[in-house]
Amino acid sequence: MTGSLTIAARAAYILRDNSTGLITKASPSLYPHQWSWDAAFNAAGLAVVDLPRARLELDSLFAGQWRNGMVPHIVFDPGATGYAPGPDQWQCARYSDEAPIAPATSGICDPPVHAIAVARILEVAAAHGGREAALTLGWAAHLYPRLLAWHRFLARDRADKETGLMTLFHGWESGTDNSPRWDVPYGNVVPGAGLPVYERPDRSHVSNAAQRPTDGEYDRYLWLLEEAKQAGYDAGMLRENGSFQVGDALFTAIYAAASDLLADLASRIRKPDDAAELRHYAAQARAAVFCHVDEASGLAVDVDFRTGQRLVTETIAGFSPLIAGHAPQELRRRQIDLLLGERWAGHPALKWPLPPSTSPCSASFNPECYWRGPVWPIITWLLTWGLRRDGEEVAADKLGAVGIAQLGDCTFAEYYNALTGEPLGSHNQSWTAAAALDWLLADD
Ligand code: 9WN
Repeated sequence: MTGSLTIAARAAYILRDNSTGLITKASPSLYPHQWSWDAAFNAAGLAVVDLPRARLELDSLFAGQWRNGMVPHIVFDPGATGYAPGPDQWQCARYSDEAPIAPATSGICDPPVHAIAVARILEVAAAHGGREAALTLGWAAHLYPRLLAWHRFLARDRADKETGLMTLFHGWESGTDNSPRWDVPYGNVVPGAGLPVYERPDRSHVSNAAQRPTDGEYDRYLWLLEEAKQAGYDAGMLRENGSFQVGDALFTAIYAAASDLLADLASRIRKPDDAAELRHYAAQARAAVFCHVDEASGLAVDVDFRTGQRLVTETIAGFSPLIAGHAPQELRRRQIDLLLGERWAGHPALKWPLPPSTSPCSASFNPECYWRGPVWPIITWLLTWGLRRDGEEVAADKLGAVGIAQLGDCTFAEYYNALTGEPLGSHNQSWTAAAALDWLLADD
């Protein structure tokens, strides 16, 4: 098996190779642009090898921030081709006054992991000490108003008044695109005659179609894009007419955790009122996650806002309480036991004892199809991060050690077949490399 230093060195090379100098492409050819939550994870991983590059990654991403505070899910590299839907399809600046003219962006968002990345970068810089630590704190203070605007946007435009869960208008906003979480709400999305003719370049990068979403799913993805465009990318309009409106437990949990960390930064740079506001957002989001834990399964559930239905599925998002933080002791224990137990990481048929994106015990489980079963290293990383933050070192070490072992083949795949361990999707995926760097080189 490949040694740790080799894995770390390869990971650092991948991040360098995927860099345009300004942004890190999410992957070399399948995703040749900057994705929002990928950029945050990439910045956290880059921090341990190149602090200035880590800072630049987030600066580049926030250059695409909208006037209303939204951080778009893609900031397009004008020089890159081969990904669809591209800027010509989104046409954000044409349909919304909130969108920047340049850089071109998409019109939806991604889970708000950015303040988690900033906190991680600050920790790494503090360990360096001296000039880097001071520089990085200055940088974070400079980025802070943009982060605050992002969190305020979500509180204002996306927090559901009744449930407290964050509202999504497209499955892509969850980052877990074709997860069984969204099967029921997508069942109510009916593409109409206005569905444009579109291409699927993803199929030329990932030749085995079984590893990617189906054409039927893509019709819905592209239809929702058209709906969002017609609504001027406005949450109020989409609430009236959008055919996909869900409350996402994992997105909400990430928002809770990130709001806490942003509040810490606010306190550090002497903004006590902001800190109180952010703590309030965090507390509300956390409470919403804990209220949506299904008693029978012990997993957090999402909600279909169009019907009010609770979406009970066995997916990795069920462990949202472990990401939100401050879960009541009993809930935390139950979730950790579940995570490591036979329905999840401890399932005997798995190649590696790591939590797959969908439980092997679920009827929806498919070990090779995207978010319907494969293991995603970046999600393993997020779980180890949450566990460590909560002082659950034993569980974090256990998952982290296997997470690194899984990357020993040095393919740095986007996701891995849960049963055979085969690397799937894109290889040399940036955030997989970033996870490896943080696991291997950060001192915690
Ligand atoms: C659509 C970039 C992104 C990730 C998502 C992942 C995948 C895009 C796609 O790739 O989504 O946003 O084209 O399939 O699902 O989580 O951010 O790595």
